[in-house]
Amino acid sequence: MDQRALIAVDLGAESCRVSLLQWITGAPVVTLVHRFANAPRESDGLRWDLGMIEAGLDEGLRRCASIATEGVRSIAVDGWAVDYVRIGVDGRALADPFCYRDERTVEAERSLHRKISPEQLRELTGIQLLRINTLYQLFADSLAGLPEGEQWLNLPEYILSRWGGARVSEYTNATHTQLTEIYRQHWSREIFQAAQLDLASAPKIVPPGTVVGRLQGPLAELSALRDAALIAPACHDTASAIAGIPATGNDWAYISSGTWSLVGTLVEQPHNGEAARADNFTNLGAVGDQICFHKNVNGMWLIRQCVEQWAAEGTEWTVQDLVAAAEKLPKPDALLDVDEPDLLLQGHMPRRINAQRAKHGLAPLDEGAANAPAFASLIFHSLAARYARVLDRVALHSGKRLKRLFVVGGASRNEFLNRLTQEATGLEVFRGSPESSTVGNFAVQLAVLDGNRDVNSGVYGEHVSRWAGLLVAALGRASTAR
Ligand code: LRH
Repeated sequence: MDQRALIAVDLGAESCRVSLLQWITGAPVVTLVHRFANAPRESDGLRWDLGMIEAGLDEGLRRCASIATEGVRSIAVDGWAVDYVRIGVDGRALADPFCYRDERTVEAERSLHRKISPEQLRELTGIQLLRINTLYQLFADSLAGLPEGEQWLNLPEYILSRWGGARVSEYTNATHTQLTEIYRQHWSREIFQAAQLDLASAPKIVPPGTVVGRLQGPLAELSALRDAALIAPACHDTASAIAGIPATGNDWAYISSGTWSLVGTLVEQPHNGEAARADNFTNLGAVGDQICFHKNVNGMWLIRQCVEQWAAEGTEWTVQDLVAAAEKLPKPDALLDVDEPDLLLQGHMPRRINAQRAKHGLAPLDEGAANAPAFASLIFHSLAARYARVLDRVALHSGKRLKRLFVVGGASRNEFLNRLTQEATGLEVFRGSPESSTVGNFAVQLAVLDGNRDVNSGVYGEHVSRWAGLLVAALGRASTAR
């Protein structure tokens, strides 16, 4: 077997990671080689600092090259969905990309729904209607008078193209744009027409596990990186995280727990009937011809935004300390609606939470940093209750008898939340990998390098799952929440 190393890049809204997989006496060993913070900033709208991200990733590759003297066989990139980079004919970025939380899509959503109804969008795509979706953002660009004909690439695919890969849109990521036809690997002509968007500017859709080229440019001159293949894994980080769960059987659900909590299960066919639509469930592309049937629930965004606010006021709380402090408090008297649209916005989260309490006639919590544990307790209890409600609906719509729940992603480390979730759902909670997107990313690479597999087939999915199992075992066995 080829003993060269592999590199997985995972772009997160809060941190970006570059990891290396090496073979030590035949067994896979994964090392997090470079991690750097990420956050949108106000600069003519809420935007990502693309130069900073690019420099951090290049640095990650350089560090990998200096460790992996055996050489690097392939590099794959996954990341958060929906955001995109507009590029010129030379492939260079024309501007820093917008962050999906920028409020320009509020008007864009209203205006687009006058051209094509939400019902029709839902029917055509099977996707959860969220104004963060690429469709609404592209439409906002056209309302702002951006010239037609500029090509765009979602962020992970842009990074691959910047390193020399073909300009593509990977299927799992493409589905989250709200521009593809339900369960089809092509764009919806009808939606492009209705939104008056240029279909020719949209990249070609390719399945997860596609080799899109070879590393080029200055990094390719580093001897370890010479000839490294560039692979589009499941470019959507959530699809990668789910591919990183090596579970079999039909009785399990997942929560991919980070900034967002993606709560759902894998299904073979889309569920786009009236009931699933009424609950605004999504049918996103998954690895191995499956579908991520889930809902976006708010996540660590709530607590991180609070922590940021208190830090701005001079008190540094870590999430870890807040978890420990919250655990000691009694259950709050009333819970939050964690998915109220206002709580998805940036800025002064304690005040936003109190504004919601006021609407329900509840007394405000003291917003000061000294009362942080009470906010943390409220947030964690409310998230667990919301997970339980959504999982009931997952079971209903999918027809599955759920018994097990795999929690993956960074926030799976929050054992207090895992325990509350177990109590609220009655499911047996298993903690998967906190780096599940990286596991899924590597697993897709390995399955494709493994042989000539049809990346669209279920068999391919089984190979990915087998590799994910080996990697999770290598990273420390999945353990129950108790
Ligand atoms: C998680 C995630 C999620 C999307 C959101 C934009 O990182 O990709 O699946 O809904 O970010």
